[in-house]
Amino acid sequence: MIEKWIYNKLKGDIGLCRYNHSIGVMNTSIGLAKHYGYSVEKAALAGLLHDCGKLQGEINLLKIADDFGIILDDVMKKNKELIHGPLGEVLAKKEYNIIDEDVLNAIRFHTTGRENMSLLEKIIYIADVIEPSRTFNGVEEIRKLAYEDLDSSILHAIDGTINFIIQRGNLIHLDTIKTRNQLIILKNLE
Ligand code: DGI
Ligand code: FE
Ligand code: FE
Repeated sequence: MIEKWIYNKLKGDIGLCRYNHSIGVMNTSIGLAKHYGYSVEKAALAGLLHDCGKLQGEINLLKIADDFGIILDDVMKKNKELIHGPLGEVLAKKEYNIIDEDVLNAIRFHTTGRENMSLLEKIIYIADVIEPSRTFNGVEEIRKLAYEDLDSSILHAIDGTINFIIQRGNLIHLDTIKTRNQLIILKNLE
């Protein structure tokens, strides 16, 4: 059972629109957890809080990250939308009193992924991409794949993200590349 104050604080911190997305991610994470035999409680908590670092309003993310002692790499400093993962981990710990390391890691790495992702990290990564309000081209295929082959669904999602990043001329984070490379290597070994 997730306590009511957590929902209320989250809504205030990230705004109604992103809150509704987070509820969608929570529900999708619960479905995937049941499907893959993972703890529904942990999946729900990580899904609900995955974007808790997406604070509303005009805020200086570099300063906030620094205040919390978060070390940012150069890609994160330049593409600040990547900061909400690591910031979310710290806020989940300090302000939402989350101590479960699996939940904290799933929040931290939900945007880029990383090598050797845990099952929970994979569930949250893909739930974020396929939750019911997502409507981009190709989402239906990834939605279906998420229940058939989790790794392949993540690979498809990452390819889409990388195409999007390149179109915008942005930097690709090393964790995004490492996640993709590892998934392809594992797939070829099957
Ligand atoms: O927070 P959400 O919008 O729900 O979703 P998210 O945490 O997956 O963030 C999506 C954004 O992150 C999207 O604008 C693409 C961006 N992103 C993901 N991987 C990378 C990236 N941006 C850069 N620059 N580099 C990456 O490797
Ligand atoms: Fe996010
Ligand atoms: Fe999200």
